[in-house]
Parts: sequence; structure tokens; C-alpha cells
Amino acid sequence: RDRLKQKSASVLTTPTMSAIEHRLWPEIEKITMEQLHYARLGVGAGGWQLFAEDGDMRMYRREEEADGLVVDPLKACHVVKGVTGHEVCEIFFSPEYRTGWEATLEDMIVVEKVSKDTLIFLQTHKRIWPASQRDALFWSHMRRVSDDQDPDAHDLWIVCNHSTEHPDYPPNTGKCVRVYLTVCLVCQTFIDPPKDEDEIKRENITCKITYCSVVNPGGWAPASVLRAVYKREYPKFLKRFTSFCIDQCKDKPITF
Ligand code: 18C
Repeated sequence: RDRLKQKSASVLTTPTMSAIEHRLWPEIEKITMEQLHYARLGVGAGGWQLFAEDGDMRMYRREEEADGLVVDPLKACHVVKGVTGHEVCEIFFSPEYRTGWEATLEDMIVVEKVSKDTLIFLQTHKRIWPASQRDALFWSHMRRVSDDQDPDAHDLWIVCNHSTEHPDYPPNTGKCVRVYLTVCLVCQTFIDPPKDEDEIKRENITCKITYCSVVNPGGWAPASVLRAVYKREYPKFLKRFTSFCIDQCKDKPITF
């Protein structure tokens, strides 16, 4: 524990200065903290239904509609060995890795670099017949937070993605319909202490992941097709993403 705390002390503990000065900052701060709180609420209450299970992975959803569109919230938990929460969040956040794990992606650009921990992305996703192709414009913010619920526990890492607007990229002007999303990935590292003074190896670390997502399809999409896509694509995403993380990290030094 002390060895981990010492290592963690050298990394970012607060958002970077340029992010704080940005016009979007109050929203980024508010939504990120709300999402952290929401992710940490269990799935016992609130009508969550388990719809997919594979090893340590559990996926829950609630059936919800807004203005006749399916917006089912999703909450998933997973436990992954050999990676830290910092590493998993870095891979989810960084544009360089995205095409390696995001199977629904057709194209991605970084529209604005707010700071090293905050980017604005424009993504186009693969089209699903018979609906129109979708795009998404969202800010993405990554940070480390201390665990106020359990001061003895290891720090948490979060990435929060939330739809935004940009004058250069107005919605629904080309072939794509814009989706509106709020997504968060929250990770916590656990160490199985090695004997005596042995150094911590990848086999001693476990990462607990919570992933929450709400996507409004933004325009007409048949409910039955949409729910079938959810059921197929979310488990595929979490399995593919976590094995990508393990593969990326296995021969690299551990980043706490
Ligand atoms: O969180 C994830 N990824 C992040 C980085 O990319 C980010 C992005 C979220 C994208 C949200 C979904 C955008 C629309 C996708 C269209 C579906 C294409 C499927 C193609 C299949 C060949 O936060 C991981 C995201 C994992 C996404 C799983 C699928 C979600 C389905 C949501 C459907 C929304 C509308 C689709 C409209 C058409 C339906 C008939």
C-alpha cells in the first residue's frame, strides 16, 4: 500500500490548469463528479436488469425511452488482472489507441485539445441498416480522484465522455445523425501484496472497472434493432477493450 501511494504521488492528482480555464470547465467538472457518484452506486436498487454475463463481466440495463427514442442506460462491471486503473483509463482516453479497440468506429478526429487530460472528439460510427449513419461530438476528460468513501483504498481513475457543441461541426448537416452520449469509465487498482520486499509484478494487480453509458440515438432508429445492437455491441466492446488493455500493457513497466 505505501509503495503504491509513493508511486501514485508522482502522477497527476488534479486537473491541469489549462482545462480549468476553458469555457467548458464548469460543465466538465460537474458532469465528471456526477458520473463518478452514479458509477459508484450499486445495481441493487433502480431496476437494473442483468442482460449479459461472461466470466467476471456483468452488464445491466434499464429500458427507457425519451421522445419515443430508446435511451436505455447501461451499467457494467468487470475485473481485469494484470493492469492498473491508470493504464486502463489512459487507453480508453488516448486517441492513439482508439482504432485498436473501438469496433463501431469509422473515423475519428480531435477537434480541440483543451489540455493534456481533456480533448474534444468528433467520431463517425458504422452505419446500421436501415437507420442513418451516426456521428458523435463529445468532450473527454480523464483524472485521478482520491477515494473519499474509503481513505485507505487506492485512488480511482475516471474518464468521462459527454456530448458537446462546436460551431465548426454543427449536427445533422451531412449524411450523419448526431447521437448524444454520457459515458464514464471508473477504475480502481487492487494489489495482492507480494511476499517480503518483492517488487509488485503484473500478476499481483487487479483492476475493477465500472462502465456506464447513456446514448440517445438523436433521430429515428427502430427500437427492436437498437436493442439488438446494444445487446450485441456492449459486451463485445468491453471484452475487446479489456483484452486490448492486457495486450498493450503486458510487456511494459507498470504505471500506477
Ligand atoms: O464508450 C465507448 N466508446 C467511446 C469512444 O469511442 C465513446 C463513444 C461512444 C459511442 C456511442 C455510440 C455511437 C453510435 C454507434 C452506432 C452503432 C454502430 C454499431 C456498428 C455495428 C457494426 O464513449 C464504447 C462504446 C460502445 C458502443 C456500443 C454500441 C452502442 C450502441 C448505441 C446505439 C446508438 C444509436 C445507433 C443508431 C442506429 C440503430 C439502429
